[in-house]
Order: sequence, then C-alpha cells, then structure tokens
Amino acid sequence: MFSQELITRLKKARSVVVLTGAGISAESGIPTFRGQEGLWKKYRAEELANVEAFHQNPHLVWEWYEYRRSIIQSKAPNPAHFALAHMEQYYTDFVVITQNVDGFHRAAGNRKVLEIHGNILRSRCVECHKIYNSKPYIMKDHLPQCECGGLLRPDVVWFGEALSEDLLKQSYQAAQSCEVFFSIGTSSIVQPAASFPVVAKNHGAYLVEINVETTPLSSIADEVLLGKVGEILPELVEKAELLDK
Ligand code: BV8
Ligand code: ZN
Repeated sequence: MFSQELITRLKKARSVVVLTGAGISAESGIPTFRGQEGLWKKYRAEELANVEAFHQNPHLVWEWYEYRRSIIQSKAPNPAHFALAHMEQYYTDFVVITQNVDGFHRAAGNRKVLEIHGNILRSRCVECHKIYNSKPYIMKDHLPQCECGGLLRPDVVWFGEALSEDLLKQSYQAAQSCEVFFSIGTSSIVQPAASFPVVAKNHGAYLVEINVETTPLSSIADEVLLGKVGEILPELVEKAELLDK
C-alpha cells in the first residue's frame, strides 16, 4: 500500500504538515459536503455557507447549522483522528491545518490545529463580535441573540469571507517548511486551503494524498493512497513506527 520511500521519509522527517477535509470525519458518521450522501441534498454548501443566505434567511441557515451541530455532538473522532494525535507526539514539528469545523482533531488530542474555517460549536455576535462557546445567549423568535442585542452567527468562515490573516500566515509557513505534506479527505476544490499542498510541493515537500477517490491534486502528488483514511492512516503510523518516541 505505501512505498518504502514514504516510510523512509516519514522516519527521517523533522516537520510534517497535514491538511484535512470532511473526508477524515466521514468515518465518524459526519456527512461530507460534496459526496453522494451530501450534507443537505436540497442545498449545496456554497448556497447556505454564505453571508447573503444568512441575511436573507437566518432561520434557514441556523436550522442547517443546528442540524450539523446535533450530528457532530452525537459522534466522535475516529481512528484517523487518533493516528494524527500519535503523529503529533512523534514529530518535533507537526501541524494539522483543518477545513473541518467539527473540532474533532482537538477532541482526539492534537494541540497544534489550525481551524482555518472556524468551529461550528462556537457562535459570534455580528455586532460586537463576542464569542459564545455555549448557550448563555438569549433566544428571540428562535434566533440566538447576544446580550448586546446583536444577532449571533456560527463562528465559521463562509464563502466570500476572508480567512484569519494569522491562520493563513501560519498555514503557509508550515507548508513552506515541511518535509512531508499530507492532504487527507478533501476534494481539493475550496481555496485558499487547496493551495497549501501546492505550496508545500513547490518548496520541496513530499506530497501524499489520502482519499477514496482522485482529486485535482492527485496529478501533482508524489503518492496517492486510495482508500479510507480510517484504515490507511493507522496502518501507516504502525508500519512506519510513528508511535510515541
Ligand atoms: C475567500 C465553513 C476571499 C463553513 C467552508 C473560483 C476559483 C477559486 C476560488 C473561488 C472561486 N470562486 C469563489 C472562490 C473562493 C471560494 C472557493 O474556494 N469556492 C470554491 C467552491 C470554488 N473560497 C472562499 O470563498 C474562501 N474565502 O476566498 O475569501 C476574500 C479575501 C479577502 C477578503 C474577502 C474575501 C472561504 C472558503 C471557506 C468556505 N467555508 N466551510 C461550514 O463548514 O459550514 S468550505 C466547506 O468546504 C467546508 O469547510 C469543507 O471542509 C470545505 C471543503 O470541502 P471538503 O472538506 O473538501 O469536503 P468535500 O465534501 O468537498 O470532500 C470530501 C472529500 O473526502 C472527498 O474528496 C471524498 O472523496 C473524501 N472522502 C470521503 N470519505 C472518505 C474520504 N477520504 C478518505 N477517507 C474517507 N473515508
Ligand atoms: Zn453582541
């Protein structure tokens, strides 16, 4: 399944970076965005995960996020997440850049996690930007409100919104200086996330893709491991003996 080249590089590497997408949480039972079982058949993520949709119909957008929150709160990280937690222990320099908003990487034990699209369990006031991690806010005609009276929104990055400058900088720095870069469970469509593996490759990293199908990134990857990440990653960690040093 994996080349000797990959095993050798992994054992020698000082710095490893992983970009994850919805595919790493699929085996936890969290629906992906663009797969067959697509998050919400009627709507595409791009139609709901944007500011206009929220202003036009905050109830519908909140309904979608509450629905996703309830799924996430009933599920748990899977062996793929735990394999990444092992890798963080093993390497001096290990970063997970995630497009996922489910918080499962931290729940599995990773500390250096860049949640570049935010976190669905947090809410933010559109007026004063106060962050709410749980439910002390007021509900007014079924919409969550800040104590200042402002409307709350999920604390995630919507289409057309800029990502945090600081997280972008950290992501590019990590991609530019790692020896091995994994792109796991992402359709490699959404920007700027899809550019991180390309930056890594251009800076000499060994680029590995793990996905159940090929993506636009596959043609430039040094190695494409086709299959379920919940099976591949734990096996790779074991084969390359990337368990705690
Ligand atoms: C920005 C958060 C600018 C909320 C999300 C044209 C060209 C290039 C770019 C653009 C363009 N038009 C518009 C853009 C920009 C746009 C974009 O990229 N659009 C795409 C659709 C073309 N990007 C943006 O708008 C970004 N912002 O550019 O701002 C700017 C700059 C300055 C000032 C102002 C503005 C913001 C992007 C972030 C959007 N927010 N989500 C939420 O989650 O609700 S994106 C959303 O898609 C999720 O975060 C998700 O993570 C992300 C990516 O999807 P994937 O994670 O890849 O999931 P997907 O379902 O697609 O794929 C799953 C994969 O897993 C599949 O490949 C499948 O095969 C695989 N898989 C399944 N099971 C398994 C598996 N693999 C392994 N094992 C398994 N078991
Ligand atoms: Zn407020």
